[in-house]
Amino acid sequence: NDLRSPHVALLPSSGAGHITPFLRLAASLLSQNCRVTLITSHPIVTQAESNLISSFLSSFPQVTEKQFHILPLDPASAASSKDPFFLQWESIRRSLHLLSSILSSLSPPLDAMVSDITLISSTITITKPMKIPNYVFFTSSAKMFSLFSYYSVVSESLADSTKISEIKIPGIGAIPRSSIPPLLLVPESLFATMFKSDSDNLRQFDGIIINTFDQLESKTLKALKAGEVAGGLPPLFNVGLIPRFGGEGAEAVSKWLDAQLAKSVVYVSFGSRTALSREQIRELGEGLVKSGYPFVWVMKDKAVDKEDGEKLEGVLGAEMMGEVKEKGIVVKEWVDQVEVLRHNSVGGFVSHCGWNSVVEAAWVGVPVLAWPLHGDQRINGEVVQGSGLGFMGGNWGWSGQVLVKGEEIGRRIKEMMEDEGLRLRAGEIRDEVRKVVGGTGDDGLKQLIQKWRA
Ligand code: BUP
Repeated sequence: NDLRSPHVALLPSSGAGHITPFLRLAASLLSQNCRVTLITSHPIVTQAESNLISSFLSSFPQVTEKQFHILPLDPASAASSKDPFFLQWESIRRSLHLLSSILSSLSPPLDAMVSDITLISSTITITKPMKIPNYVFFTSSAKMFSLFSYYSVVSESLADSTKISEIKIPGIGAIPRSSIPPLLLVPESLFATMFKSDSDNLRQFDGIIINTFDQLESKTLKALKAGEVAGGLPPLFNVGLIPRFGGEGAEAVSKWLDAQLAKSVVYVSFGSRTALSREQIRELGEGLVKSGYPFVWVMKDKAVDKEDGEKLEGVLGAEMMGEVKEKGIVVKEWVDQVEVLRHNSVGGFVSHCGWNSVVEAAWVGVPVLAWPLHGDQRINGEVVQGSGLGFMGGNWGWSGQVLVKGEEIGRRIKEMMEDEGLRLRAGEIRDEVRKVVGGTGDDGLKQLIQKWRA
């Protein structure tokens, strides 16, 4: 019957960029009368993730949390990457055989499980024999998904730059070689090998969930849903999650924002796991000061917050610290980004284009100056530019390899803040999104729940 509450288990992987959309999905499912079990993997890498999870669980006590204690990696595997999040994904993947007992103990039995994209090849081997329908949550853009699902077709030819300068994805168009995450151009790399086999394994899943809107990616969503990109994929649900849950942090920032003029402030953040080089941090500081606009700057000096012990003065130097303090507010601690972005004083966002940040900018209608650095971020930046939500700073290099000078940063920030057309377009995107998401038109989420109820 229509009122049955489906029971769904959610399996996020690590990093705020993965946990956050899962918590938003959980909150949306609860609002639609679903039962939710949240599987949390321990130990947790960052303090920010622990805080997000505990504040979510205290806001939604009806959620069942199942703690999943993962196995440590052997020393050789632990030395295989410097990225603490990638290593955590690997430990979760290798521990997943221990998940069956948790899943079979759940009552009532599961109607579905939703697994993070980074875990898919391992999670399907657990849920298949248990006959639990399994859905992939792809935590990036639909455009990135189109590359992911098409990757196995082109991976071999990508290694030879003389052969291929772009990938033409059926129904989507061309993605220039320069936007493709560099590791995917090395087909024998561990990352590319996994990407390819995960891409093939998509076909074993019951559905794909992406948090995106037609207002950002209508052409891409249409092509994917029509099956033009790759054959045999399960159905795609774009769910457009409302950022109704954000976590806590930085009351001082809100107070400071209250005292600024409407739309006058630049918000700067490179996400939860990207630390810029010291040199680049100082150029950015110079650029912000030169732009002439007040700013809120969330600075990361280390990828993992628990290791970030250096004081702001130490990072910026005394002289720049003085200048920066006069014009803006710099924090190293977690701020509730959605709260900052939706503040009336904020008029622009300098962003690395992690997908959650892009979706949040669209949700609040704040223009974006895109400064992608790693992985999927350039492709997400193309979505920003293509939709009119913002524009790319320039060819500012992968992973901080190009030092972007303060002068140029300042100029681009001014350009963003003074572009009335851009501001209007960002506002239009917000208005269109809000008509659909959370209103009667959010079909993706409804269809998904309908399927689980059946
Ligand atoms: Br930092 C920071 N407050 O201080 P992305 C981040 N966030 O709310 P990433 C805060 O974390 P991936 C802070 O709003 C977004 O929801 C932010 O996700 C929030 O980038 C999330 O934007 C960060 O996708 O993750 O962290 O680089 O690499 O997975 O895209």
